[in-house]
Amino acid sequence: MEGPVRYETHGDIAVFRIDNPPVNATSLAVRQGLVDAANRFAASPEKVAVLVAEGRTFIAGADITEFGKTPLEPHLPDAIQVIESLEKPVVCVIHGTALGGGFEVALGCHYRVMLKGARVGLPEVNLGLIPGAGGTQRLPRLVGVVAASDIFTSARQVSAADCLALGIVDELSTAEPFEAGMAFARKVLAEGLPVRRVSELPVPPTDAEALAALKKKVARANPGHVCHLKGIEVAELGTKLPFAEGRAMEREAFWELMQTPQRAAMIHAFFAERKVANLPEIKGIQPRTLAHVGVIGGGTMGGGIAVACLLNGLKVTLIERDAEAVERAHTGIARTLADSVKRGKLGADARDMLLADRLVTTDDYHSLATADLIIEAVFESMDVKKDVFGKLDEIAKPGAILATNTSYLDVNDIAAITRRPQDVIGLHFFSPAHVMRLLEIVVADKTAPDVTATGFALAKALKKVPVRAGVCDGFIGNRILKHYRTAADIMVLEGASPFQVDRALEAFGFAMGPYAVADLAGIDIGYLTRKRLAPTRDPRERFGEWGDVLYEMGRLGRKTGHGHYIYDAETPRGRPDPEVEDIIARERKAKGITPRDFTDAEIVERYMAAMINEGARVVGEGIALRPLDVDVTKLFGYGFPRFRGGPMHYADQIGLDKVLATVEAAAKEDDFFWQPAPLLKQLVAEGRTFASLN
Ligand code: T1G
Repeated sequence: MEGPVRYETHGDIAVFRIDNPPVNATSLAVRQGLVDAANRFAASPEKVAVLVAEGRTFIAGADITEFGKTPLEPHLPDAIQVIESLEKPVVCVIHGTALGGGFEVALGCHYRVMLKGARVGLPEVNLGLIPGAGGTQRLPRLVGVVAASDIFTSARQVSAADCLALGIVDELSTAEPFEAGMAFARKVLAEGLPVRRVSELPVPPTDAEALAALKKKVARANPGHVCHLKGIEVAELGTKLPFAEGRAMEREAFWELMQTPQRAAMIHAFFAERKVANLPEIKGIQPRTLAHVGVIGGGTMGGGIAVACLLNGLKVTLIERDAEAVERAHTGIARTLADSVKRGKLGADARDMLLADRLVTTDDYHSLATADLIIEAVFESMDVKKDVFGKLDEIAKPGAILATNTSYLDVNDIAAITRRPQDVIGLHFFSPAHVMRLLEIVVADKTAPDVTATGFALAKALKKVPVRAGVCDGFIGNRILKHYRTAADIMVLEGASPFQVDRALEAFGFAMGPYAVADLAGIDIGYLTRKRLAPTRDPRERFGEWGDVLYEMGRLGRKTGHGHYIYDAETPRGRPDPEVEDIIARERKAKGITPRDFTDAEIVERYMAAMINEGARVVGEGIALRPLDVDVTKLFGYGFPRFRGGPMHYADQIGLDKVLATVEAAAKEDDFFWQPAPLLKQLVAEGRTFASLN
């Protein structure tokens, strides 16, 4: 039997062996292979069959590369139905991560053996979908509607122990997958176990209250999404229908969701997150050794970076300027690790080992002499950073990589003060550094390719999403942020309320609007940025200054309980401060601006046009390699709604000509801020999309 599914016989036992690297996704060939193997088994003398996969995991899901194309038969639910309808038992062996369609294939088998350490899940909602091959119909028959709905709306992975406890699998094994399957098949033969179809099991009773509570929780956790509640609706309805009708209803709902822009956006996000690491410049380049990391500075960023490295197997030497600062840094790291223990992410013993054996905190720079990589995370001042790099240049071993965590300073200038500019790179972490997944890897003019490759290797080791960035003020993320934040400020100056701007953008899908973000990050950051840029500011530039007034009033945002919003016991999450409107009204008057109304739609349209236009400029200048690099930066570092795929994907969906029209219309009032990016104009003229550059 050709193709990715082989049929083997071992006495009375047949084996359907899937081998479709890298993750045994159910491509058309796999689906056809499963049907052929099932039909051959039906017509053969073998009495029981084992379904097992080669490689690191059982089927990890439907083949996402086929999404958006015309679906070809046999469809996965039909292939699963062929297996379940067999008159002889089929034993499925689950190893690695059986996700989505993979888990659904397992549920269509008559028995399930699971390797310890393996996990199952139904993550389709992460792609804007619902399980579409029987998952919403079979899983409730094993664990009930509420537990099943919680599994597929959370997209979480379920451990082998929990699967056994929930009755999802029949047995756990520590053997190799093939052996585990053969052992269970021999048990089926010895005990004469019958065909046992999940679809024929009665549905356990539903706790209506628990289901209602789950629906409420899911709706709140996924604003703007359609698929989560749709999945629960289909699962609940399915319990009241014959299985075949429930399966048909699930399929119809699945195809409806397959047509949504949300699905296209989330598939784009899925692949973009993986493609950002595919860089021609580091293909085949061996990264340098990465075992011992030095961190300079034990503040919020330095401490977070140290924790991220410790949690991922790296040795850390953290430097602070004196004994007191060293102690403070060590305490901060210990506290963060204690949080991980409290949240069950880290064992107490592991935490103790990290602090005892993997972490050194000291004020002695010479302890960095053996470090493979040293990350500077000191105060955002070029003089301070140059002083640090001067010392590092003296102390670091040959071949050690010297990285700066600066969020906007010129990495070329920093590299130039060392005798090893080829070993200098920017590693821009996002706070909190042990949580935020984005890592901007800033490649300076002289950075060696294997240093860049080591930056990407570090990202993989830290489970971060790396994006290559060129050197400019703010690299990719902060440069684009400054632009759309200015667009928001200009709309506020022209008459919109900052609170309306936040509401409109939160309704669009952002976790927080720009002014809530400013309060969270600290109004002082905006104040210091404006002061830093003041000497070089173009006189034509328009910008809001009410942030300076708030700063001078000591209203720095959340950290002082007062910024644009008031944070107190009454409203810990903040309520608009009407006084801010008065401060802005005074600024408008002083600038001779007559305020006008804005609709929420116009706010979103302009905000997004500014973001997309600057994203196009950043790609056009080569600061970002592709539009998808801008998407990934905004998705993983700036709370851009995943169901919209990122600003550049969103631009393709609404049409680049529409974006350009918004920019050009706004330019009639302000042709300094609103200058169409050359790349945007070029793509519109050529009738192309940003996707054509990915
Ligand atoms: N289809 C096609 N390719 C896939 C794939 C998939 N489902 N999953 C991974 N890949 C590719 C990936 O692009 C990368 O390719 C390589 O495999 C390694 O992936 C009917 C409709 C399984 C946990 O959502 O979560 O089933 O870059 O780097 O970190 O109801 O991949 O090497 O060329 O992520 O070890 C549901 C998605 C689909 C699982 C492994 N399943 N995948 O993580 O490796 S919808 C999923 C993952 C569905 C049914 C519905 C992870 C992983 P390349 P990787 P990893």
